[in-house]
Amino acid sequence: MLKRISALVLAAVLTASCGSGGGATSATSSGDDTITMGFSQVGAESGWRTANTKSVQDSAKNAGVTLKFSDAQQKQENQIKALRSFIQQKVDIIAFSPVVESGWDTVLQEAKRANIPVILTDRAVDSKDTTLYKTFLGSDFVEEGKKAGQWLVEEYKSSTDPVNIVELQGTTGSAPANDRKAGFLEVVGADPKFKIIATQTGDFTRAKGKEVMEAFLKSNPDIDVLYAHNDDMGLGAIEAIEGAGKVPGKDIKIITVDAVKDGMQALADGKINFIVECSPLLGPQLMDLAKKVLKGEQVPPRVVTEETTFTQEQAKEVLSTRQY
Ligand code: GZL
Ligand code: ZN
Repeated sequence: MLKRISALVLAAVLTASCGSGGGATSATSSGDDTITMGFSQVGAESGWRTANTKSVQDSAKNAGVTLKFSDAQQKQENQIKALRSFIQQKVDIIAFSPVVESGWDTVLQEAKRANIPVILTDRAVDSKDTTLYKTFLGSDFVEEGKKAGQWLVEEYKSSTDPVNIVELQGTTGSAPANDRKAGFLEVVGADPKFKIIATQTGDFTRAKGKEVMEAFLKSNPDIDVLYAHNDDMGLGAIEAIEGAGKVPGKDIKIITVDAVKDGMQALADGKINFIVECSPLLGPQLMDLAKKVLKGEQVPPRVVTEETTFTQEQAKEVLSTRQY
């Protein structure tokens, strides 16, 4: 008799543990084992963003994750609305790329109270309370800015003439704009010959990049270098430079960040001089991290994406192999 009871107890314990996927926190909202993820995307402002969206959507499919996807058209209030609706829908996990760094604590506290874990991808938030999210998966934008600055210092190492730089910043208040600016300044600020004679946001879009570059060209007769925080603004600026009868890559040297296909084509064509890569292919790592979090496993608080830089020669070599 005793044997039968202990066998029953053992069986009960086993089903209880494997039914909940082996970790106390992994009960999925759909009741069965599939994970439902709410993903709030910044928008569709650039080639990088399009590639990032594709990576997240394809990886969710491959990982068997049910994805609720929302595009915020680059507006923070739309992202906050999306996060609140994910909380209402009791998704298993939330992931998002915060369009700007600040103003997230309230909605992230709501997610925490609802016991829904959050993963930051691509861009960071400036919340002091790091228990509001499980991890931040994305590039080191300060490093990207430094790489851009280091190329420029090398490019002009044998000249003492002043180097007039104009800067097209990313979206005001966004982590990439803040950090790419800071990293670049940290490097070029060390040599007084480098002068940033104009700096303004182009909101990461081609149209705005062209418009602002037209204004820069009108008010600054001698521009030597353009530093654009992404390829798309650089490509818009190229149209403005050509429209002003100047040769991009020669009369005005151009450094951009991302290394999306159109940017790499312009680099190979000699219209851009140097590109710092920022990989949008975050999908596979995001799905792995989500599964680990929902199994109650430890994940690193910061996962930095691997990325490199490209010269004109390197772009010609790799162009045909680029995934985005
Ligand atoms: C960077 C990403 C930036 C890209 C831009 O990780 O947030 O936003 O550099 C995109 O192209 O618009
Ligand atoms: Zn000059």
